Amino acid sequence: MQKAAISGSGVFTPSQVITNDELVVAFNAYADRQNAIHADAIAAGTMAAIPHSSAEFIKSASGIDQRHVLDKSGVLDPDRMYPRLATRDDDAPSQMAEMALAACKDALAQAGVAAGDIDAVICAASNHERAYPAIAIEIQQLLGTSGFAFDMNVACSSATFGIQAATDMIRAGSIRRAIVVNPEICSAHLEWRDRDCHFIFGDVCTAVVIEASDLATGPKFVIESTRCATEFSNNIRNNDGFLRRTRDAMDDRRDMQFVQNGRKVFKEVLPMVSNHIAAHMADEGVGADDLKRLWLHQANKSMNDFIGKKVLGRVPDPTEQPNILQDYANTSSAGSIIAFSKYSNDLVPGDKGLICSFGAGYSVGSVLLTRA
Ligand code: CO8
Repeated sequence: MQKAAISGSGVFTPSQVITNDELVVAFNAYADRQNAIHADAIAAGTMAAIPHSSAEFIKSASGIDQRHVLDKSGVLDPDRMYPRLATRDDDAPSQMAEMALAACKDALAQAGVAAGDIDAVICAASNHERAYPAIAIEIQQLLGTSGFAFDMNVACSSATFGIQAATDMIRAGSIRRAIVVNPEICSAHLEWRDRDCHFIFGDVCTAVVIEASDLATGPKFVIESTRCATEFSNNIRNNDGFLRRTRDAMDDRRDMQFVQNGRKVFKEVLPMVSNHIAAHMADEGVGADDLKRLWLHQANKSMNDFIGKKVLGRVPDPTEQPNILQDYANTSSAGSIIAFSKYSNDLVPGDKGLICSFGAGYSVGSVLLTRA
């Protein structure tokens, strides 16, 4: 069977950064204003005061120092607390397509592939800014790729599931080359007014070029195998959607943004991911000592430390399991691909590595690679 290979990757990083300190100042100003507005109810005991957030808590609970966002002014405005992204005309590039173009161009340049030689564009992300036409088809037009394009969403596992879809099409012979692109505008579906989660996410876009292995003549990562798994859970959920206007009084409901039970997610996803990776490696005859690198989903440093230790049977050194979440926070499906893109060039032919995503669904996806 034809093997597929990743021959290029790209990362578009928004220029605006919010540090933990800046985030906490804005959140605490918002909390103070709300508490002043509701002072009587709080004094009467009919309403709880909103407690302050703390940069120390954020760092120790998550490992995050800062996040990149498309618009920090709206997020840090205590009277607003969400990004300000201007409405665009229908004939201007959409927000997601614009980010995608930047990441795709870098990935294509690294692969040495012309856009016209791409047969499929998969725009795989946790949310899409419109229902239709597919963002992927707009990206196809803006890039000038051939063939077809479609959107898909498996939350934090969108990228790895997209890689599996593209790889399977190459294996089956229906396409020769694909680009999988992950524009994640997490700032727009994060509830910045909730201290339990306001620090978790950032914005970014990643892309990978996947080719039939014999077409990729430069440095590449051969995709040995992929594995995807899902298991339904309400512990990470967002109830926004196209039925919103058909239902009464949904406009400012908390569940119109990201909601999670972080403790439960932590407890339930860790064994699911560790077992998934262990089974994938065992089926491929790959032992812990054969693995040079783990590019894990970037949600929480303690989670990654735990998974790395479980998979390798020892504490991985930082070069074996690179984290980028201190700089980017959780960027949903893009996190493991940022880690791959930034920390893979030093591997030498024959070295093996594994990309693994996990998140809402629950969903977990792993991609086993060999440097060639
Ligand atoms: N400042 C100060 N104190 C705080 C804060 C804060 N900001 N937040 C919470 N606290 C307090 C709590 O109130 C609590 O106090 P008490 O003990 O008095 O009740 C205490 O700190 C401890 O709180 P937690 O139990 O919540 O803290 P944890 O140690 O569990 O850490 C985490 C919270 C970091 C959220 C942790 O649980 C975690 O990382 N869990 C895993 C989460 C995860 O991986 N989720 C994946 C979601 S991503 C995904 O699937 C993609 C979805 C689509 C993208 C969405 C884009 C927006």
